[in-house]
Amino acid sequence: MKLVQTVSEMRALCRSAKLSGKRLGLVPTMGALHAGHLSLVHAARSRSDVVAASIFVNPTQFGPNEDFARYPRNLEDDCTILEREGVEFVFAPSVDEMYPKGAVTWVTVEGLSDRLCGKSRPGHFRGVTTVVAKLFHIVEPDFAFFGQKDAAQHAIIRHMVRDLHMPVSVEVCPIVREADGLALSSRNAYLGAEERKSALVLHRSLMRVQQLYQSGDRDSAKVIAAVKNEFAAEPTVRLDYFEIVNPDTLEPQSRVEGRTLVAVAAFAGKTRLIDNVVLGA
Ligand code: PAJ
Repeated sequence: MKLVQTVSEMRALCRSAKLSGKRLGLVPTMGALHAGHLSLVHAARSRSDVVAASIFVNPTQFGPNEDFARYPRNLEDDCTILEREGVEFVFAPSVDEMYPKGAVTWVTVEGLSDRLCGKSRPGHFRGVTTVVAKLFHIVEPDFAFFGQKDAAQHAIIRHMVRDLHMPVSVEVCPIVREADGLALSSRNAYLGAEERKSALVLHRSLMRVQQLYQSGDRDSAKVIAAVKNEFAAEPTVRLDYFEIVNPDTLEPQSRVEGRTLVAVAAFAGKTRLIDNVVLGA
């Protein structure tokens, strides 16, 4: 495995792999790797001849009062894991390398970027699409792997790829959960024992939605009301949003019909967690 810190070296390595006829898969991450990330690496391994992973805590997708400074960073452990998984290239650039001094160019997917997490985290998705566009330009992957856990993120990236004719296939992998249902996240490390317990309300609320769906309820307002009840019973968790939307456009749906994304975001203490389920798939 090769650890690469400069754009020029990463580009040269990826180009030469592709020139020798290899299919290249990219797994973009911010590190602090867990089994959710590894599921993307496994998918990449099965679809590609050469796998590249990036580890970059991207400052532009964090708001001024968010956790950029304290986001967990452990490059050494991450590299050990990725080496064991048979990843060929790990790209871990510095902030200055990714954002040359005076960088003022952004990639924005308009409209979609203001929905779901974009509503409560202004500028977040602009940061995501800008850094992912950079990674795609540097690595030029055939496939790029993203998790369903960040449902709005992959919808927005798929839109960017389509709009900008980027020659990459975006692959989406299922959510990996703990045994009790909590979706794996690097931010789970922030949770104290009590917060960890109360955070299960996110998954519980989505299970409730699935039950309602299976019993034939299709009225979004009714489903949202039932979910708000679940959250009311867990007052230590503050609901940020609970939305029923089209999984591609992220526009709200008044009825749960066709493929529907049900997405939730909430704060357990200071930790913001997200989760979702797709119905009618
Ligand atoms: P990060 O939060 O590190 O996540 C990297 C990838 O892992 C994302 O595609 C995310 O959806 C996926 N992932 C996280 N938890 C998962 C889980 N429990 N199950 C399955 N997949 C999971 O998302 C980002 O980084 C950044 O925004 C990034 C795309 C790297 C751009 O900076």
